[in-house]
Amino acid sequence: MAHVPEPVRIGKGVAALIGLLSMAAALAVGHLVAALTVPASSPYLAVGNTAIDLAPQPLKSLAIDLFGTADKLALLIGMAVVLALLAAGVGLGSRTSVRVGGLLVAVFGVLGVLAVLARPAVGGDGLWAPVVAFLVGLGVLLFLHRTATTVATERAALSPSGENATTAETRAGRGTHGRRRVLVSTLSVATGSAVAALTGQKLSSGEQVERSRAALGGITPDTRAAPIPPGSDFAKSGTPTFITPNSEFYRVDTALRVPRITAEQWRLRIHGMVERELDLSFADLRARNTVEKPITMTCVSNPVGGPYVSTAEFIGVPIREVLAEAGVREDAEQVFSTSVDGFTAGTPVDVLTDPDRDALLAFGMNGRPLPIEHGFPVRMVTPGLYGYLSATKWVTDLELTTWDRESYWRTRGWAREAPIKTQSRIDTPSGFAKVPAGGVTVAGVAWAQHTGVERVEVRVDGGDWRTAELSAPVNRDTWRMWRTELELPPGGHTVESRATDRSGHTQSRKRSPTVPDGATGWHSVFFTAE
Ligand SMILES: Nc1nc2c(c(=O)[nH]1)N[C@H]1C(S)=C(S)[C@@H](COP(=O)(O)O)O[C@H]1N2
Ligand SMILES: [Mo]
Repeated sequence: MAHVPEPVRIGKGVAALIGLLSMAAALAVGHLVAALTVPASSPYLAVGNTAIDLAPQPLKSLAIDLFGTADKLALLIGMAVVLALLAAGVGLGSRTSVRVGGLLVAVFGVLGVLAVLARPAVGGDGLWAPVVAFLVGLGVLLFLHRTATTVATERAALSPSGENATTAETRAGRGTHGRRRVLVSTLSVATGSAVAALTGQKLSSGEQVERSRAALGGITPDTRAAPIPPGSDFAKSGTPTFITPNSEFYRVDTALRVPRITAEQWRLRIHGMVERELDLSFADLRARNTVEKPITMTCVSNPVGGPYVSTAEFIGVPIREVLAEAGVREDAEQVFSTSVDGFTAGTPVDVLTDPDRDALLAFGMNGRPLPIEHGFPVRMVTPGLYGYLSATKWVTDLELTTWDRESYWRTRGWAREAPIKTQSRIDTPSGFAKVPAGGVTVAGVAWAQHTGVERVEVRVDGGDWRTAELSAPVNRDTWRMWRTELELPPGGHTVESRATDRSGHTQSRKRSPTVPDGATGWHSVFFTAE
């Protein structure tokens, strides 16, 4: 009877290490390939984002309560721990037979592909990263497993009971040699993985995108906006400037890491209830008729008197022209937009196709390419609607659909439709300021986008309303500044303001919270004249 040798088993520690390294190599190379193709297709990030999307709301709230803005970091670390345990499991599983390990790697490969496919707007090129990651993971597992098994077999053969055992000297020599071979192989894989991951990270980080942005230089539209008239703000009296510098423009988004996509990588798909699907590149967009328009944006989360309101001259392509080319079907109700990081918004089709409303696919902001944090390379801007349902940054997908589909903030209790409410804010004096008694300048800003500000009134200590002076109008989609001079005796005073829009509606006194469709109430400021 022939002697059947016992299958040689590699040590548990080595086996677990092999599993870990296979997973690390797979994710690292996947990250690199993603950086070169579609950054959002990085298997590691895709798994994390899918976990965020699948997590039930109470768990998400708990994570935010526990970790605050570090919730995403906590998730990535937690994921690393879970993946490391699973990877070690794969390694241990392959001790009995490498096929078991290979099978487990294949299962992860499929899950990785599914996680990437579940990412919105990733597309066919997004498959490269998970597929290459799977192949690398499998390759590294087989390679390290073979190296370790060979070494273990040699060692077993060299064991004192083995027939080949010759002298203690050879035994020691071969043992060291084998150990070194395992060490060199694992270190090579570890180094290679680290290099791949860091290169991927560098490529997908700011630099490449900054370069892409810088290469665009200044942005000039085919049709320039009329120049901003003199007297459009009262900045010298303490109001904001009419145009908000890009660096001071308010910023609101869910992106804990700003999505980074170059103009060259960017594409916009327009599909759903349309006659013709469109797929536009950045160059396609720029080649179209481009316009420039001053627009005041406002966040629905802006409390009365709050800072989330800013104005820029946006440059881009009217969305209605792109929609006209796609041919919107009559039963379409909303344009469901998706950003490269999975944020979604639903904008009424009526608003976006309105010939009197210049909603834009914007790529310029005050003559410059969009800043990265404001949506580079392309965002939506819709005059008159709060940003959460109309101003998707880093936008890559527009789907014409019905209201059945619910966008990001709608699923979280915010209104389906939300026109910006007529509001005014007092900028000077600031709250609890001490000002010289006598002539006191009160000044601020008011907005009623798409209707236009007609009048702003001010009163002190509950007295009579008096009409304030308004800045030169620019268009009905932008804010207006106001100011007035009051004679005030020494002491504490409360000043209030209220705006009236061109439809005759006066800003409501009733205090209501920002949820679900924007705060109402009068802004009031207490200060002391002395
Ligand atoms: N991709 C993406 N786009 C987004 C958001 C977001 O979280 N992600 N937030 C929206 C909200 S709530 C507002 S008010 C505006 C803010 O635009 P800004 O940051 O350029 O001022 O962007 C909108 N677009
Ligand atoms: Mo917002």
